[in-house]
Amino acid sequence: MKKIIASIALAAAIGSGSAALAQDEDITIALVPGLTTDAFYITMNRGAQVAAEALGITVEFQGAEEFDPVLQTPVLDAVIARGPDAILVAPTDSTQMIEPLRRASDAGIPIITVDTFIDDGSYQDGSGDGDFPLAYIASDNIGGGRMAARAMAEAIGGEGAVYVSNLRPGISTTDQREEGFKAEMAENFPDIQVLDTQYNENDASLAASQFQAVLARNPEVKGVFGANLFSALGAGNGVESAGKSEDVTVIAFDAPGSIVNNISSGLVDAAIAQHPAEIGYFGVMAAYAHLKGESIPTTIGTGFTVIDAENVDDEATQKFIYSE
Ligand code: T6T
Repeated sequence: MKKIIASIALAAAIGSGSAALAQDEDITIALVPGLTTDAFYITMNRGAQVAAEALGITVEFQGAEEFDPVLQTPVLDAVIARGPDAILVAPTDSTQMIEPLRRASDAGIPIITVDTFIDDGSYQDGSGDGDFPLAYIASDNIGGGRMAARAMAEAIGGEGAVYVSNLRPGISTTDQREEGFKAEMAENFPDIQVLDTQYNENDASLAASQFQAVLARNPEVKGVFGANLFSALGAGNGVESAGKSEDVTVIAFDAPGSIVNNISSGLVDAAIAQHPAEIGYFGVMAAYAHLKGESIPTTIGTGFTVIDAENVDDEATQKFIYSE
């Protein structure tokens, strides 16, 4: 008897499952990246589309062409005006994007931040101006900065001067990477001196010329930590044009094909590859669960893979190289 009841219940569950799927065709989630032309966000969208396909819903990818809150705000306003069921967004400034995102929340659109956060990144705990997003889904950026510091320390033999090439202050991810990098050096590598950070506005050419300037002031410089894709790409190019690839270690955050090629050629020593496809996938899944009335965690942490000369050609490493 029990068996019969169980199979009736199972049939009912399957039935209601497919009814739910039919309605899901109408669900649209907007994914607003930091910028559209960055392999990191392109890969995030790839993961988001895998989830969308599995769920039978639509994910629309729309963003600005540069990583800039002034450009991201009108894109977000246009997205809000279309009234998607939820918004996944990588805010390009942790304070300046609070008010634009509040407009979405006030319009009744659930917000999840992916990659970057607003305010202190701790949501739904009743504190702070930017407490309203439902969840934050990202890499552990402080931990990633610490990983970069350990890779740098090992490559330069635990002593010498290094610096961080970074985007601009006020961005949660890159601020935290720098914080983690410096904390690890201060705690565990007292013979490594961290010189002043060079901010490049996400411009690889500027990051490259900044290396030349740092080298002119500190000819003994032994390493550069490029705290995001364009910083790392620029740092590598700067080191190469100065003819210093034998003497200067470059540790990259992010792993597009161009940086992976630089690992193969020996210009970049290691890349801390984020898992952006996971961020996109779990972002969509979390938004969907919320739309279906389920509770979701306020934070989801995704992983890293360190790519270096040892594993760059391994089959297992290939899926962590970003799509471009
Ligand atoms: O490093 C990623 C992202 O995590 C960061 O917030 C901004 O820069 C990237 O998009 C790489 O360009």
